[in-house]
Amino acid sequence: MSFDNVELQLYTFFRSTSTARVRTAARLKGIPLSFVIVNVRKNDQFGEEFSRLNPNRTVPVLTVSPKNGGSREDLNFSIKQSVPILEYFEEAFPNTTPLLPPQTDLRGRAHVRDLVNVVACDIQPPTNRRILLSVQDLGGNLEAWAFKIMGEGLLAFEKMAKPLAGKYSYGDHLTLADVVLAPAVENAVRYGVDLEKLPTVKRVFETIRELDEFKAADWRHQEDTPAEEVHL
Ligand SMILES: N[C@@H](CCC(=O)N[C@@H](CS)C(=O)NCC(=O)O)C(=O)O
Repeated sequence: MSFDNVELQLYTFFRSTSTARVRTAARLKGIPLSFVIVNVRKNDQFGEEFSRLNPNRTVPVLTVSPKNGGSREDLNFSIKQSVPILEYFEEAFPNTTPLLPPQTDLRGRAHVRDLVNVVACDIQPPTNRRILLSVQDLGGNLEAWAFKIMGEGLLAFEKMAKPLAGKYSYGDHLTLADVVLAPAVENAVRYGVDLEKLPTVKRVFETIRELDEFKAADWRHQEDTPAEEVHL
């Protein structure tokens, strides 16, 4: 498939780490997206229309539709989870920069997926906004909870990545592991996680955060980023 056949629309929020993964992969692969802003802080995700699109009421959502108003059903659907969106990009646009190691390196593919899932399954879900607010409602300390889960999760990433890391999380090629890592580190630093204790994560993060594609996709550079927050 090529981009000539489909329109891709991403429901996004500037501060969403899950959405930043998709924005970054799209930049690295040269996949054109248009954006629909869902203001998670204003609870737009719980609105009727968005809840119909994604019953899970989270961003990102990617809608795929045929260009020029065609009606092919296989080109008319939505994906409601960030990792399936990343995998869709790999499968639908095989001629773009790959973000998984090649089929000849099954060990590497499994390893990258392990790293992706440390972030996507073990760090992000228990620190999602609605969970943090529930922790607070139950009398817990939101900041301490986020600090603990992000710190422990990134320590696991560190230990797993270290033996096979190169310039990036896996060797010297950018992969989905880097794509999910960058926004997770940005967030962890906000909650006080000390990168000095995570030397591989720190080194890789300091390299990838300077790449144009990562910068363009980060929370500072989105159309819905409030100007007053950028210096924070
Ligand atoms: N597993 C989902 C997680 C999505 C998710 O939790 N998104 C957050 C923003 S990063 C969200 O929309 N939160 C809204 C809320 O907590 O109500 C994915 O990877 O897409």
